[in-house]
Amino acid sequence: MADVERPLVEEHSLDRDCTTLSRHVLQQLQSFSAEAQDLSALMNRIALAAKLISRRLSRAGLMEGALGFTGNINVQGESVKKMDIYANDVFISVFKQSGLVCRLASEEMEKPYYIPENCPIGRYTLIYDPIDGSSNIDINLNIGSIFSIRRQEGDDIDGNALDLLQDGHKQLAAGYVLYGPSTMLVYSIGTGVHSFTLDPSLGEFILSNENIQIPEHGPVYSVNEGNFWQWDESIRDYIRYVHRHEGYTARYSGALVGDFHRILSQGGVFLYPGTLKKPEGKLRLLYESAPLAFLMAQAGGKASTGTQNLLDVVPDALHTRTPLIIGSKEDVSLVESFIQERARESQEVVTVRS
Ligand code: AHM
Ligand code: MG
Repeated sequence: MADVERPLVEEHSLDRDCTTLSRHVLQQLQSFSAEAQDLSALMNRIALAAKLISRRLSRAGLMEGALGFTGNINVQGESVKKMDIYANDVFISVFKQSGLVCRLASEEMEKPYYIPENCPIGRYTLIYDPIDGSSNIDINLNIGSIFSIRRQEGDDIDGNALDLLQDGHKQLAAGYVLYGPSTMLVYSIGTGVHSFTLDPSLGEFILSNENIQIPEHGPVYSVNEGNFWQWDESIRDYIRYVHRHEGYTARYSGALVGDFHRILSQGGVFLYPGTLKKPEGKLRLLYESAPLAFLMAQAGGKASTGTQNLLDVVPDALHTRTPLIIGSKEDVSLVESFIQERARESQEVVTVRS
């Protein structure tokens, strides 16, 4: 068949009604209030940071000094990669010029970073994990950024940001960027969960899926089974259950954003339970678990510590960790039921002994 008769794929894509991220945020807000305009501007800044990080990642293997470790250890006791620092600084420099936030708090900084020139007007705080899944950076596998926006309460005169130590319901917006074969941005401002794909030629995030809803149940369980003997017996009970029943399949990439994205799209459950070495697990509440729990609730799913709704947890410090069980309602409830069962058994043993 002659080429002229076959329509080009590009021509089809131009026929689509392309909704950009900034237009979408404004449509969701349906208001021109000061807060609506702020949220729209905040999302645009996050998108800009995502594009800068995505651009660097796409070339990192070709550049001198972009990959590898810095030689430093962060506040979490983890070795810092050069991309962690680059991405952390990108968010700072993008928000420095915004006038929107007075402080930023991230996985890579022990204390919040203050922007004094913004503080008289900046009413929000950006909390973020600049590169999530750092162990994947140097091997060119998927990684992500996670973000959460909270309203600043009070003046934070002493610089301790104590107003950030509140539950996850206080989040105004949350989301993540997935740097995979394409770069995606998924966000919620409390009106559903929406995903966008970066069109590198346009430099725009274009709407891919609106009002994403997670299935009530899914086949995937996503957990680092290398920790099997480090877990509580109740988690081992759950894993034995999925091993013995048909219809389950394991997927684990070592990067929470990617694993979460799969679960959000296809259903199932992601777990990072406590271990003997880390009884609260590995994941940090304010910039990893709580933003994803916010999205999951908006998508009709569930997030739990095993014994408590994740969104109800109040951290006692900026870098507090919590166990995380997140995904389809039925699958999260099933994990919780194993935890409750073991708790009941040990309660009975205590009662019999006393
Ligand atoms: P990071 O933010 O320092 O990369 O750590 C968080 C990551 C998550 O993305 C991932 O789910 C988890 O750590 C993997 O940990 P492990 O290697 O213990 O399974
Ligand atoms: Mg992380």
